[in-house]
Amino acid sequence: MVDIAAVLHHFNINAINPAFSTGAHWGSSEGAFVKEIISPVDGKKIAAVQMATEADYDAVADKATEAFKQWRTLPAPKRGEIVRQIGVALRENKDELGKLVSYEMGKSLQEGWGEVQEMIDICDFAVGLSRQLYGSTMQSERANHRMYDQYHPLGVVGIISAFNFPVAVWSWNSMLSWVCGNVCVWKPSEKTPLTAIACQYIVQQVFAKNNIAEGVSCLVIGDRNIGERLAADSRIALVSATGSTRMGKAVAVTVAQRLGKYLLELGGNNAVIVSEHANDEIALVGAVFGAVGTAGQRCTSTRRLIIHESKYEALKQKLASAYAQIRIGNPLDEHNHMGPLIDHDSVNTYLAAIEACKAQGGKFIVEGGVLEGEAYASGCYVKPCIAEVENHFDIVQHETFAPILYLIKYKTIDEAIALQNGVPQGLSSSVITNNLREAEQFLSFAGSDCGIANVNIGTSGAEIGGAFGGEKETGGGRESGSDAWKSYMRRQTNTINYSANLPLAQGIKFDL
Ligand code: UN1
Repeated sequence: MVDIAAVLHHFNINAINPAFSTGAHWGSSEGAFVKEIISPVDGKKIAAVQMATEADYDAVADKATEAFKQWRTLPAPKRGEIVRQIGVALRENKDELGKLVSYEMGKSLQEGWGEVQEMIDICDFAVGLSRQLYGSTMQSERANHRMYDQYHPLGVVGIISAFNFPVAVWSWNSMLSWVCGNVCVWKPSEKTPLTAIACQYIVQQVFAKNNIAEGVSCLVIGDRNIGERLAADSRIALVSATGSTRMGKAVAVTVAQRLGKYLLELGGNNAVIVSEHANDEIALVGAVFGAVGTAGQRCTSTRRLIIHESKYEALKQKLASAYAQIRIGNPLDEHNHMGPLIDHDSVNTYLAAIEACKAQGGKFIVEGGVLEGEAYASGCYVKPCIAEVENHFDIVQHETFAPILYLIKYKTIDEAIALQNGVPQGLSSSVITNNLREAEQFLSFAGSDCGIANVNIGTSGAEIGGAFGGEKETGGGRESGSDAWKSYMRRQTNTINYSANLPLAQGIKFDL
């Protein structure tokens, strides 16, 4: 199987790794706390990282602030050329980086490589974007005046990323930031700092080859204190944070206190509506991949299946037999569909959710539980499970980051849409139907209230070309494709008078 020592060596990851990097320069404070990183795959120690102190963070943020003044002078297409080279470097490192993602985070190797592919795709997208940061021209009401708007870089972008997509979500933020003329300070999840070190290593080589100043790409490995420091720091023009709703609310309050900008991508509680007009095969495969993929640890994972009563029993049976075929085990073994949860805390949350579901009246048709035995020695492997529930159960209203799928029965499409919308979160949603009227109703203003609404596709696996994010407790931010880049720039309206006098707007007379 995969030679992890070779992968670590490939990215220059040592037994103990420094707490921060501003590019070619890596460092840590004397006596820094050392954190061991344990793989959920086999429970073994992969390596250790030193944790940044607040002083480390401050030095990094200063460096980034300084670097911004230079980086923004490089024309956007030239910045795009650097990002193009990062895309080439990622292609060259795809195999190793995908393996490291899989080993450090626990997702299947296919999904680890898929995550690196998302990084490559966003690089390509950002390269094109670097020649297209378009503003508009407007018609002035005054003679011999020209009016237009343009987009300027913001400054330092702070990126707080989660363990579940340890590298792709950073790349959405950083590649767009860089072509937009911003510099980045990245605080990765403390559960997955090694993949972050690998990314910084790749980027830093490209930057060094192009003589890019220290501070354009910064990495700070730290705990939530560092995240809080970053959110409170007025040097950080935009805080882009991915994670739990609880974390997002704390970030929003802190950033709002200084009237800074934030972009939040928080929890989902995503549902697939399986209509009476559904293609059964699409419904089954879409639901199973959505619920079980990444062991239910995607923001976009399918949590709820809202099934028309006419299809309910048959689909329930098919789901139960599909679940019996799911191969759970070492994610680096390409034959397995599903790897472990990230850590023991996550396993405990999963177990508590199953108990809560039962206590609230849920009936499990596929039972959960923790897997035991040599192959599951890390203690993080769990069984994906399915429960019949009511949408209003407290546990169903919450996102549990684990492979627990809830089944809910409906009679009319209006009722199904109301159930789908009847949760505090609003990230991803889908309807499986061949009925045009149902599909269009679902996509209309009176349909899904989510940021992502799909037809005949599951809830997860969005392409980078669309704007990614959601409404309500999901935080309202949009990352990745479409015009999400506008969140990373400041808009300026410019009016130029090329006449010899000064006509005032609104026809106001002011003669001296
Ligand atoms: C996330 O879980 O935070 O749409 C990101 C998807 C992936 C990204 C998920 N492209 O499932």
